Amino acid sequence: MAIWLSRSKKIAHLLKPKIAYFPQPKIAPSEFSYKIYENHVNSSSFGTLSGENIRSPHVFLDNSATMSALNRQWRRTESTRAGEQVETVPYSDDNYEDENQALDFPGGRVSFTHEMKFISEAADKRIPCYRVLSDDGYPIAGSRFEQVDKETAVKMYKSMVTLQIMDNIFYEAQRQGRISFYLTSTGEEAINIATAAALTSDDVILPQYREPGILLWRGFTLQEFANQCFGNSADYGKGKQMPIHYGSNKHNFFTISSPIATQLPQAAGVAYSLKMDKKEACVVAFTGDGGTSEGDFHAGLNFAAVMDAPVLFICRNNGWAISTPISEQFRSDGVVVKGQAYGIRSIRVDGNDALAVYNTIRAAREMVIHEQKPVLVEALSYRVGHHSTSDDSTKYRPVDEIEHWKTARNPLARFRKWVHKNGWWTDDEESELRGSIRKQLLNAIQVAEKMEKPVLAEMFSDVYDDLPSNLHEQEKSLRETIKRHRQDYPTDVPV
Ligand SMILES: Cc1ncc(C[n+]2csc(CCOP(=O)(O)OP(=O)(O)O)c2C)c(N)n1
Ligand SMILES: [Mg+2]
Repeated sequence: MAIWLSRSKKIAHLLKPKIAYFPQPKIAPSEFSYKIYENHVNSSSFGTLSGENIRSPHVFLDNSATMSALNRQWRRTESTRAGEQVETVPYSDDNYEDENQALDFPGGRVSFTHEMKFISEAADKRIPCYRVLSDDGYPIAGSRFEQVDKETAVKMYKSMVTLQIMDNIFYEAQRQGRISFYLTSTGEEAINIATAAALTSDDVILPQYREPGILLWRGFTLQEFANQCFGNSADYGKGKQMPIHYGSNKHNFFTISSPIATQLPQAAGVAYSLKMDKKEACVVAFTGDGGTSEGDFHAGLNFAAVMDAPVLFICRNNGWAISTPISEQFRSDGVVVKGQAYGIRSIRVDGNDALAVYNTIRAAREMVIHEQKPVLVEALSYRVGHHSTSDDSTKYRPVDEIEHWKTARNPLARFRKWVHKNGWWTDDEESELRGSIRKQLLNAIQVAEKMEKPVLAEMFSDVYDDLPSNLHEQEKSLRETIKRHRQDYPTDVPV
């Protein structure tokens, strides 16, 4: 401590002439001290995700001691902005602050400081974004990443292409009036597929809704996707949900629910059950940037943190929550910084770089399972498509912004360049793949469309073991209404 103080006295001495030549000598003392104080807040090293600097007494002591020295030499009594007099306790040999003095507080020891110091609302620098591939598909010099073998890389690329074509064809099917609704993952194919590739099939997925690529990777067939979108009798939800609300027990993929973020507190519970069963698996819970404005996001993260639940939270920050831009969603440096507030290790990754996502998720999964605690990943991307078929995004964002992300930052194009450079993929394979996927999808749609719809009774089944009386009444009332207005009800739903 004495070393720090004597060092800081020297620093204060060096600073003195600079302050004396302050370019606005007539500045009021209150403002002057405010300026010094403001500087001091900003010069503290807040905001590293490891939290080391925040806990390190040396960082604080260095700054605090410098300020104490400044205070001693420059201010005994001064006014605040509000005009009150503030007393600065003079320094003497018996009133040193000792770094061993601390508050034994429930939850951990907190050291004392005589400095009234507010934590800055923002770090000096924004959290950087981890990437591996340049826009031209070259691994960036100095980047460290786990090499992906040919088989995995080609499967990843093929799956991204499949997802892209599936989106185009289902989107068109909705436009033709064959299905009622659709929502694409366009622009976010790398987050979908690279995450799936980095997990094992035992990891339990709690999706938001823009992550069908995980199911695709795990073997959910194009026919199964089509059956759900058409709500036919082969749909596992038996037509109860809108299109794109997929779910699969077989593939450890919880059924999507429309209210956003509800899956996040649930994820903490599911993960805790994996922990109790000592499973070598984790829960992977997705949210969008918009989902983080829900209370459930905060409850979910806090719950997982205090329970040491093995959840990998992935936020797809795609810039938009329908028409709300992220600038109206939060004042923080995105989502990644929120992890530390809950005591959760966090990282920001380029969501359009499949190799970076793959590596991040592999590393994060390892930590989650072996350290048995949550991790938060913020993947930066862009929602290139409209929010859904109920939206027209050109009404609220510039077309050239969409175009930029669609072309210059396209995740498929970047990954393809890398796979191509490795000699693992040719143009002929590309056109053959596209033709074949298209054909399979058109066929799946035809089959799904022709398949009979679930019988009316299925609308009331599967939620309760024994149907409660209010649902009995609703079923009875529905049947009577159909009898009275038969012409208004779809003929293809067996009553
Ligand atoms: C609790 C709740 N509030 C509002 C909505 C309406 N809603 C549906 S999607 C959405 C935007 C979500 O944005 P984001 O989480 O960023 O996901 P993205 O669509 O960008 O993938 C909203 C507000 C909802 N479904 N549930
Ligand atoms: Mg969003």
